[in-house]
Amino acid sequence: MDHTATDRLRRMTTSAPERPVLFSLAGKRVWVAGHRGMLGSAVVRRLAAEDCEILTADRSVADLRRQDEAEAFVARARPDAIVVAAAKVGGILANSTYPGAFLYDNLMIAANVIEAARRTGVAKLLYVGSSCIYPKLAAQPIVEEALLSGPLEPTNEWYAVAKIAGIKLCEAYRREYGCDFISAMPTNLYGPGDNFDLASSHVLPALLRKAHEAKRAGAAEMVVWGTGTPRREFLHVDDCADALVFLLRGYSDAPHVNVGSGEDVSILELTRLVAGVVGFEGAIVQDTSKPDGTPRKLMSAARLRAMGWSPRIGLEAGVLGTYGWFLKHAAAR
Ligand code: GFB
Repeated sequence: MDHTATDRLRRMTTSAPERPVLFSLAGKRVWVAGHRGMLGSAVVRRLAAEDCEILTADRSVADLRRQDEAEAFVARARPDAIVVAAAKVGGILANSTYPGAFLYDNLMIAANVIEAARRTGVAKLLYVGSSCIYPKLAAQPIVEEALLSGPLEPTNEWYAVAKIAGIKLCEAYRREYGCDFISAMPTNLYGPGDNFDLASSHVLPALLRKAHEAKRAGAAEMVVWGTGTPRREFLHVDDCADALVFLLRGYSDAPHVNVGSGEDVSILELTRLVAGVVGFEGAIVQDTSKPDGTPRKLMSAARLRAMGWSPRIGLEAGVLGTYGWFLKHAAAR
C-alpha cells in the first residue's frame, strides 16, 4: 500500500466524535509543533480534513529548545490551539546512548511551548507524551493512575522524566492559571514517515529494514535484539493522529489519556509478522547482548474507548502499508 492508499484508508476509517464538541476546530488556527516528524505529519494529514488553518514552523524558524525562539513564534503566529508533537525520539538504543539529549531537548521543548502558550493565551493545547512514562513493572494493562507509582525503565528514564514533566506542567497550568491544556500518552507508534535507521529507530521499522535487506541479500537469517520475549503494543500513526484530534475537540480535564490499540505482541511474534509481510523466509536469530527494555508495555485503552474512540487500522494491514512507504521512500538509503 502506498502513502496515498494509507491516506485513503485513514479517510475511510476516521471515527466521528460521539462526545460533545468542547473545542470547535472550525475556523481555528492550529499549530502542529513537530510537523516534520512521523506523528506531527500524521496530525497535519488528519487536520487537513478539518475546517481549520494549519500552522507549522521549521526548526530554522523556531528551535523549540530555545525559549526566546519558541515564545517569539507563538506570539507572532497567535495559534488558537497547539498540538505538541515535537520531540527528540528514538528506540531503546538511542534512548540509552544519548540520555542528556533526550532529557534536555524534551524538557526544553515541553517547558518552552507550554509556557509560550500560557503567555500568549492559547485557548487549547494538547501535549503528547509516551507510554514509557509508566513504571517498568506497572500492572498490565497500564491504567493512567499508574503514573509515578514505581521506578522507571532505566533504558528510557531520561526521556520519560522529560515527558512526565510536560504532563505535570499542563496539569499545573490548568490548576494555577485555568489553561485548557491536556495530555495524551500514545503507545509505540509506527507508520509512514517512520525512522528506518537501525541505530536510532524503534523495533518495528528496524525489523522491516532488516527483513527487507536479508531477503534482498538472500541471507539465511535476520537478527533480532534481545530475547524476543518482551511484549509491546503498537498503534498506527494515522490512528493516533485521529485520536489526538478527537481529544482536542472533546476532552478538557487534568488527567492524561492513554492512546493505544489495547493489544500487544511479543517481539518474536512481531518479527514473524514482519517477515511474512516482507516475504523473508530465513531464520530469526536473537542477539542477547542487546537490551530487552521493559518486559511488557500494554496500556489500558479503557478511558479513551469509554469516550467513544477506537483504532481502525489492524497491525498486519498497518505493517503492510508501512512497508509500502518504506519501499518508496527509505529502502535505498
Ligand atoms: O522499539 P524499541 O526500540 O523501544 O524496542 P522500547 C522494543 C523491543 O524490541 C526491545 C527489541 O525489547 C528491543 O530489544 N528489538 C528487537 C529491537 N530487535 C530490535 C531492533 O532491531 N531495533 C530496536 N530498536 N529494537 C522505547 C523507548 O522503548 O519506546 C522510548 O526507549 C519510547 O522512550 C518508545 O517510549 C515508544 O519499546 O523498548
